Amino acid sequence: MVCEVNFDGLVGPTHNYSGLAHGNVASMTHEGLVANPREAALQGLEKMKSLMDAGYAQGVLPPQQRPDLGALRALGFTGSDARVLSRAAEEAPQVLRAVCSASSMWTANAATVTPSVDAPDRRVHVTPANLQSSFHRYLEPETTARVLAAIFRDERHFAHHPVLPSTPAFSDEGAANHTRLCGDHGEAGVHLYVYGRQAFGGDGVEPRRFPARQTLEASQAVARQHGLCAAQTVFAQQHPDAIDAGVFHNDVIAVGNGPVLLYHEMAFRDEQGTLDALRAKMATPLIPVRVPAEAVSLDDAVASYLFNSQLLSNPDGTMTLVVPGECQEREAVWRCLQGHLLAGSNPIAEVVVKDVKQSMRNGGGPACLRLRVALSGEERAAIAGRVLLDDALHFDLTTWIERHYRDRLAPADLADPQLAHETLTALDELTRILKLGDVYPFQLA
Ligand code: SUG
Repeated sequence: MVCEVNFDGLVGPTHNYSGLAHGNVASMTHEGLVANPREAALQGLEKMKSLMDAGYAQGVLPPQQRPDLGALRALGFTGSDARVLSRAAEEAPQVLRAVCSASSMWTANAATVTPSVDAPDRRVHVTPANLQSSFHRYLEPETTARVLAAIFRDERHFAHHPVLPSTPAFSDEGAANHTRLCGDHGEAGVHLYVYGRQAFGGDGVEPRRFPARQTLEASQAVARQHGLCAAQTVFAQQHPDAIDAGVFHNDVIAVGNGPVLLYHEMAFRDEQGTLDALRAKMATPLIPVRVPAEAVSLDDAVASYLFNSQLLSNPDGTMTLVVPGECQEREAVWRCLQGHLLAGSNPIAEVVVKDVKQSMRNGGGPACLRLRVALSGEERAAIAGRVLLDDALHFDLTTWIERHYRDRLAPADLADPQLAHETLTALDELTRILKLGDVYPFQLA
């Protein structure tokens, strides 16, 4: 049986608020706050554990090596690690902040994944996202590719593609802009790719205030790499006004699962055209669940991350929506959840609230924190490493976090050479817990 495994990113020990993400309102607003990396990692792990306990298959992906001293050395900082860090802090503090970001926690941006049932060669296809639209995230794909190749190692079941060219025309942010709509997860699906701008040609209708991160050309290239044909794909432009309101990825304004597409009326530039295209290609009737702006304003959607929820399938055919705690704090959003969504005629039968505030302050909700991978039983069995969560792994990760993580981290602490040392020690141990082999630059040097 095919079922979806959510691979959540473990929050790394350098989690901090540096305001690095332009166009991401939460990241911009919380710049300079003191972060609590331990709480962040435990909040993420608690979400994983509670979904595992509720019967959903749950995986985990490790954080990245930060500070990225290799990136600093490539930028001309030389000497001992401590010297490299102190010079960067003095001469290029923004660069230091970028190489310390724990942004790999948002694994919805790690890659785009196509399940084997849709691929011509019946393998699961993976393309790590280039994340070239910001320097701190551009640093992720190399290690991401290594980690995904270590886990999905068996070539009989998994195919890995090169990261797209790291240039604005092929700007790719991974699964955050990709939704697969289908009947059951094991049935053939239609892939909805949402892009913010078109690099070549197009009519030039684009956001004016904030950058559009995903290009049509990138989405098309990923679909091509995975062997998908026109009958299996729909490419839709995101509404430019939504991007300008802080919707930097489609998963901040829409979420789909099975035949259900939950979306805000401002999600797509051409709402009707997008729905029509999906309906024309899907084998199962589409169940659109539309939230009008009069029920939830764009600002409320961005502040609450209502749409950055996980929509999960239950064995009885119903669905559970896992929303961030911020949804409870906005009256209109909470009302919409209770009245419009739960009471409406759609499969959503339950709302579960999760506290991921540490991540939310950087613009990452429950859905950002996970990469969805639909796998058959055989494919699940072919996974390498110890990355599928069970009680024993949960215990090992909890004690690992409690041993290694600080409970306070301000941007000014990032130059501390002791932090770099602590992180490497922690990550080295983590690769043994997860049985991944050597995946980090410091282990491969
Ligand atoms: O790329 N925030 C991330 C949040 C990503 C959320 N992912 C999805 N919506 N799928 C980003 O904007 C902030 C980091 C900082 O400011 O330190 C950051 O990168």
